[in-house]
Amino acid sequence: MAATAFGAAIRRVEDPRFLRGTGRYVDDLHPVGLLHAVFLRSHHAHARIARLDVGPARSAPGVVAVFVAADFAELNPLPVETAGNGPRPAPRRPLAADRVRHAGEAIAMVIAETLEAAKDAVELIEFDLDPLPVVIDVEGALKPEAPRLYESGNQAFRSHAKHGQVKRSFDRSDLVVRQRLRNQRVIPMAMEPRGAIAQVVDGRLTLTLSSQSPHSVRESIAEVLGMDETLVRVLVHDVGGGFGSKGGHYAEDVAVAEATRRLGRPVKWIEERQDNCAVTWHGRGQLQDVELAARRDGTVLAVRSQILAEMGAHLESFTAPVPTFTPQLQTGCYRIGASENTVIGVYTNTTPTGPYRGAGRPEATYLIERMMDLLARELEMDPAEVRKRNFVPPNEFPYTNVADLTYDSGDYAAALDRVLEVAGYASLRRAQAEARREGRLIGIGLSCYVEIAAGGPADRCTTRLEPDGTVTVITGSTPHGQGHETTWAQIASTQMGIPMDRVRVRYGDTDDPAYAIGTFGSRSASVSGSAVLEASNKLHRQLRRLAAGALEAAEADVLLEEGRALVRGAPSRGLPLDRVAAWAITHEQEAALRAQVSYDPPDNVFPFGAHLAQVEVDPETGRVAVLRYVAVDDCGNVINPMIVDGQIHGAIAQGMAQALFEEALYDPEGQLLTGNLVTYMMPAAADVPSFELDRTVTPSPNNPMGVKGVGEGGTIGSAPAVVNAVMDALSPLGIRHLDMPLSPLKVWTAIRSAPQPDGAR
Ligand code: MCN
Repeated sequence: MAATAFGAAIRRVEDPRFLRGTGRYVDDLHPVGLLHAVFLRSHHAHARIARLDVGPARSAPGVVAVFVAADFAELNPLPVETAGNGPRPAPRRPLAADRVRHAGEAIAMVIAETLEAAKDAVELIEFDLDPLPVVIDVEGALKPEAPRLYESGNQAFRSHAKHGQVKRSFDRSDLVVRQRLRNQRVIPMAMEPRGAIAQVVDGRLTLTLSSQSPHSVRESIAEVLGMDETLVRVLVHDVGGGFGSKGGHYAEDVAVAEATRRLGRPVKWIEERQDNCAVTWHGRGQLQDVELAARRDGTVLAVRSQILAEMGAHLESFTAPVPTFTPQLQTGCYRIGASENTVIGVYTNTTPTGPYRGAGRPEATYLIERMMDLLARELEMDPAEVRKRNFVPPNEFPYTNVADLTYDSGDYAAALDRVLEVAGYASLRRAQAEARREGRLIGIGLSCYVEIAAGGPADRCTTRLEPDGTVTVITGSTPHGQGHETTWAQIASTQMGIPMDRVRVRYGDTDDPAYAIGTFGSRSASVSGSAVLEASNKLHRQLRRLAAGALEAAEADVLLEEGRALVRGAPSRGLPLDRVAAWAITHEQEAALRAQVSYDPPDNVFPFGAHLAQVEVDPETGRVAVLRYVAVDDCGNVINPMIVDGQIHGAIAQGMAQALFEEALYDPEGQLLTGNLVTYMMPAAADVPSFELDRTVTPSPNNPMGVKGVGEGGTIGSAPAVVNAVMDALSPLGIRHLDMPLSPLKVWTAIRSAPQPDGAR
């Protein structure tokens, strides 16, 4: 029965086309008359453009045009979000004019009849770059003698906030735990790199993108090109992942759009993997100096942090706001009465950063969860116990934390208890004690998290009964791996009494009667999903009214079940929905076959969870093996448990990868040393263990389905759990903290130079 679709573990309806290779990605499209764009990019991280001669490239075979910065000088600057206090960001256009600030920055764009001709012509561009001194680390960049990226200096912004009695709390504490934590820069590495096709269709500029946010990108492109928004259409088909990195507009999107506007022909640009590593924004990149004030009984009184956040060479659309989310959540799941923080955004000669799965919240969770473990160690208290003593109690929700965020609902102790129970914590600890006696380095790590799954602005959704009796759900959300075609159909099917296979979900066209700011911040279930729910309910009411007319029955007696309109108590009287649609059309009530709603969430939702990792460190090689990984995540009511588990699997793997493997590394000259899939340590399937998942269900009061987002929680919880486990394993050697990634070399080196107080080896 259709009413069971919500909450059922239904297989993703989009998967057959992905598995059979019939998905449609940007590079699969070949409009007639297509031209190809290739960019000349800087090989220096910081340099003046002393000479640029594109003449030979212009006259190369197959070349249609070569654009340089001057060609785009009339465009409006690329819009960016700012944060805190700081100088106004320097206006930026798609191509560098006189100076490049990171390796990979685009200097010129060649447009040719074939990709090969464009690539060959790029080689013919004659140019000289006069290298300038380079700075790649945030601390170095703030020194007075540091090379300056901008006249105003290397500080992009500074923000400071103090909540509660911070000084008093520190003065009155029994102990203060201090630690510097590096949350290293990582590369999002979506399976499908970015790509864009621009073309003029019916007099309008039409952009097909691999993007998470077609509506927002359309607004930005129209702004940069100085066009009326109605003259720009953005299309998104299948997208092979994004993890936040496709959440905004990029210089290449604008350049390709402008080239088409000038040339009147379709232009395609597809990012190659090395450009993807060097140009698409990176994630994380925070240097955190943290202090935690506590009492001997384990009560945490205050947390104070100073964060230097890597901006990279310039601000992309959402670079600056990301680190400002971290302090808002630096008190985590705990009732901590005082919090102070400073965030400084710093420019360096590196790839810009931006939102990456969790965007500021993994950095906050790592900060507080490492500190809770260090506190537990200082107090010689069980890390689970320290956490329990500080949790926000379940009867205090909605709970406004010290930074003024109101957590909608939660039971953090229940999630931790559940993870401890599923893992068999007491016996794990006993086994660890036994193993330690044998000289084995076994560790158990916990992490508890709460995160913000973003809310507004409002989403718009339209539902429509088609003449063939199927229902189309038109959503503003843009799935790129999350399975919205399945979960939105589950919602519509359940609300409307229509089988899942009679519901079709349509997305990714800014001409559609639908809107969403973007699919990020794990916002879609709670915002886009609620819009689907309300638009389904509205259409359901309208269809019952139409069916009542067609069946000459009282509206109150009409039901929709299994895709038919039925009269209560008279099973022989019924109509399939195609007949209801036909009746509406012949009775001039066609408008009632369509319902549109705008859903504006009242507030954010706050998913949470508790994770446990058990690891073993090989003292001979420094290699970390994750023996068990247990995760209890709470995303409120669940629309599709299989999709939720899949999201958590992928997310844990990503957080674990940050803990153990991944890091974007630069040499002192600003050259990315990890700019491909050979050098960047993405984990393979064999590098991650099987995950043991469970959940608690604490519905959110902030939306009609009681759901909370789940797309990022696993990443947020997993990095600190794994690092805490490794540090626990190494604790008998007197090793207190190592920064991520915990590579075999780093761990082995630490073991070799450890004081080994307990003679554990
Ligand atoms: N869901 C559910 N029940 C819930 C909550 C969610 O069944 N209580 C389902 C939703 O209906 C949706 C999926 O789980 O099908 C994820 O929903 P949600 O948590 O709302 O997240 P979004 O759809 O907004 O996706 C964004 C999120 C983010 S921020 C990143 S980053 C991310 C992620 O999702 N990037 C991904 N998951 C990804 N998955 C893949 N495969 N690829 C990416 O790039």
